[in-house]
Amino acid sequence: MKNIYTSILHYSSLILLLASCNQLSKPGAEIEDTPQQNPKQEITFSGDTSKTGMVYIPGGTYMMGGDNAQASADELPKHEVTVSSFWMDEHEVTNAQFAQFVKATGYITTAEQKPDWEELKKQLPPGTPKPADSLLVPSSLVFTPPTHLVELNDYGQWWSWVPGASWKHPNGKGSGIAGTENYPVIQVSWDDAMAYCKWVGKRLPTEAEWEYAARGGLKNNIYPWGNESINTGKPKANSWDGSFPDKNTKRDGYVNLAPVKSFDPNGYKLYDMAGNVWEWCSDWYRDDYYKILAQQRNTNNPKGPSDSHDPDEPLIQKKVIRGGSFMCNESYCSGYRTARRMKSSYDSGMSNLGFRCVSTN
Ligand SMILES: [Ca+2]
Ligand SMILES: [Ca+2]
Repeated sequence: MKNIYTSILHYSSLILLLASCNQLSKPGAEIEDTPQQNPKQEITFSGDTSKTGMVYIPGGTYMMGGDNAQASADELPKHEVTVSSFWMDEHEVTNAQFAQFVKATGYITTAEQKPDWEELKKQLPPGTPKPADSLLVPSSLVFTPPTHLVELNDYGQWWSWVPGASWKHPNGKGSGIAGTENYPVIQVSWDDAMAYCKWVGKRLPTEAEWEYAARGGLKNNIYPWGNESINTGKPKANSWDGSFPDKNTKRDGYVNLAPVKSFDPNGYKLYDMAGNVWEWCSDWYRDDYYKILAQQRNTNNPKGPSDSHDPDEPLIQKKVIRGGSFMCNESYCSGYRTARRMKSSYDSGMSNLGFRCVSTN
């Protein structure tokens, strides 16, 4: 069952998957926007130093890592970490906020750029044949749930590589973000998140900051709200109710994304630290990082390992993502546990992955 939890999709593996299946891009498929040629983009600070929409997180020491029997090996051992005080966005970055950034800077996201085969092949097994040109077009991963039960270790059953999908066309050509201005922005890569944070004069949280903030001042609790099961009592987060990915009972009110701040905040007044969208952190992902940290008695402001290593896919350079999404439930990934670690290729955009920023200035 291990690969159920580790098989978050990423761009490079999907290219590989599709190349092998040769099942993408129907002849004549059109891209709405002109493919971009990987521009070098210099983003500078907007100059706005206000803390509007942020909350202050007082620093402290906590035990980082898994709190219950669902903890996976990479969440252990639990180890002592100290983080300094910082400010954090109270909610996930929204479409409206990201649109402001793009309007001001002209930024072009990863998903809107033509994939660079020379870069891509570095993350694929040697000798991997170049996919057809019809695959190497601006695209992103779109959640396309089946209507029948499927094997949970076969993510190709509910993800599709959709030409033209991007933050402003989240489901591909013909889709848009009108009316969802207060929903989290999606289909953004780690690079895109970094660029946005730079423009607003902030940065991405470290994994240690993110988990500390998600705990909301509680000690060794499983979720941001405490220890009560997500399936009990009042809905607490936007997760997947029912059988993933074919049936959603809509107990929490949302089959897909929810507007930010639709559920109660945690003890630090942070919203959606569980569910809605996964959130990029600044750290590289290594499965053995906690074991390395635990050799020290206490670690101050850990910033992650110097390189990435996921034993399941060692060639892929992955960043940490946190908090789970609308696609998580108890049988699939329980990503809404505060200690749950996940990882994704830094060049991925997906339907259930966004971010928020922090500041220590
Ligand atoms: Ca839901
Ligand atoms: Ca979230």
